[in-house]
Amino acid sequence: MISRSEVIKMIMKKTTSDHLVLSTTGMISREVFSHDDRQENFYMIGSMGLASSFGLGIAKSNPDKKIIILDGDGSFLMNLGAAACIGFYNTSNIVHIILDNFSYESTGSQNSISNKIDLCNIAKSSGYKFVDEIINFDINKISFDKKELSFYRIHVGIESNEEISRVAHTPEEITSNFKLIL
Ligand SMILES: Cc1ncc(C[n+]2csc(CCOP(=O)(O)OP(=O)(O)O)c2C)c(N)n1
Repeated sequence: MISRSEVIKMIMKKTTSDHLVLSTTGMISREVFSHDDRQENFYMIGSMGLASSFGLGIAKSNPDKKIIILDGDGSFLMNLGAAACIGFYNTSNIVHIILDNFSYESTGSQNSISNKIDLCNIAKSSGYKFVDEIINFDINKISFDKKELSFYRIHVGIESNEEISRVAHTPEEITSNFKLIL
């Protein structure tokens, strides 16, 4: 199975300056930072589950930008209320991507419960308009151009890469840099 890091690399390559990338806590943010640190990235250091809540606010206040939320399965499941609100408000400029490795890889690869939960059904019933489950990853299956609220559940392998650097910016720097492009 493709690694989370490879998927992140390909997703980041597809982004332009109109795409704001909000990444969840742990290795997902570290990989985004290592592959493609940009001013248009917001790394949600520490606050697991809240990239989606933050994404909802940013999307509503910046309708001309596309908000790409890179979530883990653990992070998504931690804050299902945000998914319900994103769907309820039909936030058409959000692309919500779940990098599902069925585990909390960042903290030691403990099993999450995503193998027993239909994440796509949660998205559909919350009101996401385009929902896709991707088992065999191909970057061409991902679109940032749809004019509707989109959700992708991408199956990725469990891998541990302790070597990967930590996000070098402080939370204050992340916030002030990000504010400059809003
Ligand atoms: C509220 C809260 N609980 C726990 C943690 C510790 N923590 C950081 S990342 C992480 C695992 C995230 O899992 P997932 O979103 O599935 O991403 P993965 O690491 O598997 O890519 C955990 C438990 C935290 N930062 N905040």
